[in-house]
Amino acid sequence: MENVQLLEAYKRMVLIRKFELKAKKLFEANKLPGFLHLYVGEEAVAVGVCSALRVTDQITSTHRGHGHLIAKGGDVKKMMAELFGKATGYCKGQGGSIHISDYNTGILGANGIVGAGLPIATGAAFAFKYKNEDKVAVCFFGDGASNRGTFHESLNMAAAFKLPVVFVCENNLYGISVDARYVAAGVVNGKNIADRAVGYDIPGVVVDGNDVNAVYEAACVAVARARAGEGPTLIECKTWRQLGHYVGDPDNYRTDEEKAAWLQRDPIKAVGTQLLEKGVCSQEDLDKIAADTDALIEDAVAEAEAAPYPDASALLTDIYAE
Ligand SMILES: Cc1ncc(C[n+]2csc(CCOP(=O)(O)OP(=O)(O)O)c2C)c(N)n1
Ligand SMILES: [Mg+2]
Repeated sequence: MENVQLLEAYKRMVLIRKFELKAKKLFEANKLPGFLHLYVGEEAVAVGVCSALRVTDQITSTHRGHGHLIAKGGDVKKMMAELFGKATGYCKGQGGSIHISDYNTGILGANGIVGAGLPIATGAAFAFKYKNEDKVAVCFFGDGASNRGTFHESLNMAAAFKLPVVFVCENNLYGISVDARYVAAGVVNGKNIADRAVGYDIPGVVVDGNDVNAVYEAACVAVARARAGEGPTLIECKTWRQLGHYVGDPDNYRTDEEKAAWLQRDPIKAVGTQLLEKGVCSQEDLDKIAADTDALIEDAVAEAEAAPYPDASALLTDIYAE
């Protein structure tokens, strides 16, 4: 990444981190309804990938979606209001964290169904190709999702039709409390999830998901390939979530040694150090970014708290059932 881009990436990663740590506090104080799955520690994946995208490109997200939404340009005020269940939120307070979407910035939606984003992104890419639009779709999904049928169906269709889509597997080593080695075939023998790309005759790339530069470089290659009509790429980002699966998870399935080792590799601290070493910023600059971000988040919370809940008459609007 060029220096200017790296600085922007840093700001975005700090915004994601601070948004989520604030949301965690609010949730623990019983101020937010629903469930909260945090992305803390994985920010380099969303920001690295979205830095390679245009506003008009589209993404699908997961149950752990705040990072993807903020990285793609989502509005933290509308996100915070949605977390509070307020009428000013992205889903008018009726969706919560897991259902946020924003078509203006190309966010086709967070999704509570593991693996559901894969066919949605593939469908978006099919539409781009069919309508001859110069757009790329990106699907973020987890190691757990890569064991679902939707993963295999989507990779097959995208490869067969050379669709402009990039599949980004966020391998954080766990699906809830289950170690990927026990449930993702081949992983126990040292194979990568990216190796599954061979079966679909597309490139499969493994990157350090805690290194925003590495993620960005891999994403640029995959996005260029997609734009050029050469078809999909599977990128596996090796990363780790620093907190439990959801806020409230006792997180007793990971050892202290594992936690200590990964906490050493914080993706945001790494970029901060790079910015200082390259002389792009001073420590005061980084402190100011932190303070400005805190102020933005506090504003978002104050506005969300002051906003009204949806009117009871809205209870049956925007509800879909088959
Ligand atoms: C189809 C489906 N099956 C099961 C669940 C329950 N569930 C929610 S999150 C999750 C684990 C997902 O793991 P992974 O894809 O690795 O994503 P991560 O949580 O690690 O980001 C499961 C099984 C679900 N939401 N949807
Ligand atoms: Mg996982």
